[in-house]
Amino acid sequence: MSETATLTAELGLHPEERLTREELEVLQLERLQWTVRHAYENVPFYKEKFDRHGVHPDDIRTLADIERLPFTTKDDLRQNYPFGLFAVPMDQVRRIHASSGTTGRLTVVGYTDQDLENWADLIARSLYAAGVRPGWMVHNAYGYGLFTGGLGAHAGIERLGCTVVPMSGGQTEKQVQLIHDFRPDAIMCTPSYLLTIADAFEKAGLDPRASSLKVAICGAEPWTESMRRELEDRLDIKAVDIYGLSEMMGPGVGNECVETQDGPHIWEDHFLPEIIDEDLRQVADGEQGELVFTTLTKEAFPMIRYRTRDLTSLHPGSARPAHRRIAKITGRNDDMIILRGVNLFPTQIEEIACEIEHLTSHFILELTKRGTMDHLTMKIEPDPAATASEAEAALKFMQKRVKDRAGTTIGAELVAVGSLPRSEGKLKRLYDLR
Ligand code: DLL
Repeated sequence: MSETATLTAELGLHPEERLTREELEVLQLERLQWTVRHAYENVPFYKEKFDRHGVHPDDIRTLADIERLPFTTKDDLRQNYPFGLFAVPMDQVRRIHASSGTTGRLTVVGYTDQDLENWADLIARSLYAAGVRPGWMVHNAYGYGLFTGGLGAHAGIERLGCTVVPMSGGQTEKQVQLIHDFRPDAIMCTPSYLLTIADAFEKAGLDPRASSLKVAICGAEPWTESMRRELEDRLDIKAVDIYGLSEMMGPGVGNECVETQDGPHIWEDHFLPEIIDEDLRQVADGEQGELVFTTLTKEAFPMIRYRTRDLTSLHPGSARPAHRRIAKITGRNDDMIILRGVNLFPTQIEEIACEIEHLTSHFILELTKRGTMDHLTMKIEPDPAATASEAEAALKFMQKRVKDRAGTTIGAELVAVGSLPRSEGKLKRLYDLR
């Protein structure tokens, strides 16, 4: 067992989770200063950008000085494709991952041996926070390959001292069979894929509530409290939120604690979070805005003030007091639909759809143009047990609730049960047909 696994097993918390806020901030400043200098000295992109901004690593004397540094964006990553932002020679890069995103070129990230060590430790901490214990079996249904989910989770499952079932995404019937036969204690997959798996259990004539699973560690896409309730109810499990992004590392940038289930604690000894408003100014904890991160320990791929485009807010730590939490991510600012002047996120509609009897959470949103106006139509599968009139009434009720809560009118249609594409990883909800 590694040092982390032993500590976690014996003491419950990793030493850096037991720091006071003051102690953590001392560590953060030390690591921030190291990161800024490392990026400046080894990545020409950062040197040029800092010089242009008239800021030098010596200017970072307090954590507040981070505001003097320029932001980094997804576009910067694309323009430095593939390895232009790496801060170590290629022979020290032990692994590459990449994410395709929705548009444009791949964004490529790299890891040294030490980065991979830290990542495995952080996943182990995340799993422990989620209630997973050494000796458990963990079914890993995050996709293996260039996506950070599969391999990232894999190393951390082993690091905690668990048995990993490296299933990857897809082959849903086989997932059900292995869960049934191997009797894993926990599962890792996207929330939408867990729903697909729950459906497949029923299709196979098995009761998902009777499975061996106790905990699901779900992330990689936005999901709502209603979706959590649905998953917990249908599978008789605890569903815990794991957050991350390739540009920082992958999964395990933060994780929710099973005892509080109140949003992922950011592992602030490795990542420094900020929330900014539309004018790119920091806002106070508790206020909603765009999440920005600076890595504090990354060797191969340091990121300074990376704009994630994820919208959320920061809150004081709960079960891990020194580490702040993020609220459930509403969505990315690129998922936002602007409908006749009203901002709307697919998660707001998910929240409503999951609450209403006779409807399911299998739905898609289609954005079309009618004349000069944008129009949003929801296509949703009814509950197979509902009668046609129950489903119709539920659909009308849903539209009214969207109007009341979100302040905008959407079209809605029922579609045949099983006709919509099922998620095998990150779910695509919105189809822009304009
Ligand atoms: O999705 C890493 C990951 C894998 C996280 C497995 C959790 C579990 P990317 O493909 O780079 O990396 O996508 C990152 O996914 O900026 C968010 O928009 C979204 N996302 C990730 N986790 C959550 C979450 C992985 N828990 C992007 N809630 C991020 C909401 C999430 N959105």
